[in-house]
Amino acid sequence: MGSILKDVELKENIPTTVIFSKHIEFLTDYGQQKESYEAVMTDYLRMSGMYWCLTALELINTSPFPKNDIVEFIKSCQDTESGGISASNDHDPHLLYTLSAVQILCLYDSLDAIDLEGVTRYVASLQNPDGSFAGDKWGEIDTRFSFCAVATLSLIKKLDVINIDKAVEFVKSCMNFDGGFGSRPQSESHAGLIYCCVAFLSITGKLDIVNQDNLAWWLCERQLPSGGLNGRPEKLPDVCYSWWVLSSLAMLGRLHWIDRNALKKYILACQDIETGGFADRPGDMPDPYHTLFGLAALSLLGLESIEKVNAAFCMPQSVIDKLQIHIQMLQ
Ligand code: GRG
Repeated sequence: MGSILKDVELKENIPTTVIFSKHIEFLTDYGQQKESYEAVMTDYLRMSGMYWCLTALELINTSPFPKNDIVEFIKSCQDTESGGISASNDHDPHLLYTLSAVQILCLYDSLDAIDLEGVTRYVASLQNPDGSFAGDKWGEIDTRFSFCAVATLSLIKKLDVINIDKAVEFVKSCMNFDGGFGSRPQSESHAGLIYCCVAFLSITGKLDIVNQDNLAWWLCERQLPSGGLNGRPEKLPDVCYSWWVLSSLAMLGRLHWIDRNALKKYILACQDIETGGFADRPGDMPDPYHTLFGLAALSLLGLESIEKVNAAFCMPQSVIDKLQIHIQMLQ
């Protein structure tokens, strides 16, 4: 007996255009709530939350927050000893938040505000002899951290301080028979980790090690009858996979393999017409994470009113151009 396909059904009265003014309101309000229950509960990931909100706003050409306050906050989160950056004050530094901080500083053309030598030292210190990266001093290993390491170093032009060959060897060892990648060797393929590995290979110029057709086929199979994408077989669709899957296909030069109109319809259906913002699925609670990845995916789908996004960094292409960073994209 075949398995039952998990999916959602799109209702009749779903939004069919991007409600820009509502999203601006949603993202601006979110950034201003410092004492709310939600803000306090998500303090442990504040730096990434800021990256989601600020990048989403930049993609729709809005920059409502005072740049100085943001840069000062980032400076206050850098640990003078290790050089790493934390999610918020009084938290431990981590590669995830170090990348988010560097991405925000690039958006604001303010990289010089922090100790870049410290960031370089921190990232290099987390590489293991087998080429993998730990996320922080506690040592968890994951291909997400391989991506964070090369993305951070590439943005600050210090890629040469790590052993790239070893780093590539580790990512290659996480490739599975289905063409996908997992978090570690022998771990299940997952669209989020495929993005990390493909973007890692795009930044390091090693996309040729990928089994391109197999991987692109696996990624296209993530599309469900609703038009939405899931992150692995037997799972529900979620707007964030529109980004993880589509950006991977873009780097592999196979964006046209997906049904773009059906995906666009699904993403637009995930907008909350009352509060603004995008949710994982139609009718769910919106949040900045899904809002950024919904808008970024719409940018990859060619929506002209959204700034062009870079598929490897999930940052405005204009910022990457200004930094003169070139990533490998297959034709
Ligand atoms: C700068 C864009 C950018 C990213 C930074 C953190 C990171 C790098 C990427 C995250 C990639 C990602 C989403 C990985 C997924 C990890 C994972 C195994 C999630 C499984 O979560 P479930 O089981 O989700 O809740 P599903 O949809 O599979 O049910």
